[in-house]
Amino acid sequence: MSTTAQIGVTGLAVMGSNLARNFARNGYTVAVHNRTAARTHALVKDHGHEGDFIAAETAKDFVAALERPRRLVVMVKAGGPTDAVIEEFAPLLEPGDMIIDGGNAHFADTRRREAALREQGIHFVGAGISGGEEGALNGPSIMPGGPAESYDSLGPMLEKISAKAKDGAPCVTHVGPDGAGHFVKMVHNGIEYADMQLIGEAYQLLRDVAGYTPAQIAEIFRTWNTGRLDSYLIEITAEVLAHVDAATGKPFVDVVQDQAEQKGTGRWTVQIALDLGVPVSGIAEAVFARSLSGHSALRDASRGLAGPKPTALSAAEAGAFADRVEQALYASKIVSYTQGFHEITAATEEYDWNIDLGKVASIWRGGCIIRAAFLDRIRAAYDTRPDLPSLLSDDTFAQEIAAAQDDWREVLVAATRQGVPTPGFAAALAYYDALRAERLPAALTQGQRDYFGAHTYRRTDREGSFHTMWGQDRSEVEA
Ligand code: NBP
Repeated sequence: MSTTAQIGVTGLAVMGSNLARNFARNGYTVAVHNRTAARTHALVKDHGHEGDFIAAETAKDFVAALERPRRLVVMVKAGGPTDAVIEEFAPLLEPGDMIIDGGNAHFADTRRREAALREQGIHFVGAGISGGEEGALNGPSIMPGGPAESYDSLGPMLEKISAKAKDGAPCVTHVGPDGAGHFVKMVHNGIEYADMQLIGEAYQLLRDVAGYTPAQIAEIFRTWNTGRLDSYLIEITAEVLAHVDAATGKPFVDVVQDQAEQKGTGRWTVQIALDLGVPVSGIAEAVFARSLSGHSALRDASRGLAGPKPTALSAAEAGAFADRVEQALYASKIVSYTQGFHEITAATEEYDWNIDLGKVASIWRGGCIIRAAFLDRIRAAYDTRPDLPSLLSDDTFAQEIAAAQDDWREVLVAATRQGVPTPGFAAALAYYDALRAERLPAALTQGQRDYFGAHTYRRTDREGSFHTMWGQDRSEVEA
């Protein structure tokens, strides 16, 4: 067995084999291995002509094929399988070698694995990879965490196989220590959920309020994709809406069951945001909307509930309404990115990760599912002011929301009047209004908490904590 492979990939399902081919097409010799050897041989048989592969049937042969320091990419099902693979390979590795987990691991698992492998001198790189199978083959966005020194030798290879943004910059950076890469990938997916929900709401408003057909809405999305909403998700939305089902001749979107599924990264984003105390209401509404869609018995039992009488719009009114929906979609999108970046900020403080938010925006500009022209502007906002408290504090975004807000509110009025559910748009506007409010009813909440539980409150005019003797003479005491 020759020891000439610069990188190895174990786990050769769709993501692993495409990633291995990507490395090979970029001139690297790639050792390939899979628990079931048939996949390894199939890859070499079908794609061996694309580059230099070394097929290994056993873990020992696989490790022996790698030049040192060994770079071993694991692309197996996240969770138990990742631990099983690490258990199998770690004893065969030497200090300085690297295990790169490209699966969708929970960042807490990545922290645990990194700490355990560090004891053995093995560098564990938890790398978020986005872009699906197409991205893995032609250039994904890669979010590696782990020890900074591992990036010295791994970084140039990842830069070569990664997507490139329009300005040519590779969509990969060393995100931060231990679980930072997988955390950022998780938030990427959370934002993806929010983006998709907002697009879904825009579609439903254009259909149910403006009265457009899916084909007409596809054209509207195509137009939007030439402006500030220019993004992969808007582009594919137009494609899906324009597609006609061959079997029935109906719009494809009308023959698909309206029950959305999820694999878990959106839910993690919300669960962890709850732990960190970060309001990610837009992402949460997107996760809940998918859950609600799947409760078919509950939905069936509720179809008879009363709703408003729909009113039809004239063609001119429909056109004007579509323009307003574009404003609402854009403003809500700014809010969901604001919330996602807030979650990353909170985590970087909690775990001392020192994540550069401008770089995160930069590596999401190509290859990944949320790639969008808009990310260039987020990058510019953080590059200009790395300590920006929130994206909404950036002058450009604040001005854009100011310009959009009347239409945003009008769209929500129309949605409410016509009974179209828009939890994403509504949560985004509520977040915006809560942030800019002079006073929030949290003062009343504190009063209630003090009343029933003597939880105390702080005053606006004096330092300290106070309690009112509610059950007695209602005098105030310092707690
Ligand atoms: P899957 O997530 O379907 O995993 C299949 C692979 O895991 C096969 O190679 C399988 O080997 C291997 N495996 C399993 Br299952 N249990 C194993 C074990 N105990 N020991 C060794 N190998 C084991 O593959 P995928 O869809 O290509 O995704 C790979 C990773 O990339 C996942 O973590 C996924 O979340 C992540 N990801 C996927 C996408 C996407 O679009 N699909 C995007 C981004 C990230 P076998 O052939 O012997 O059964």
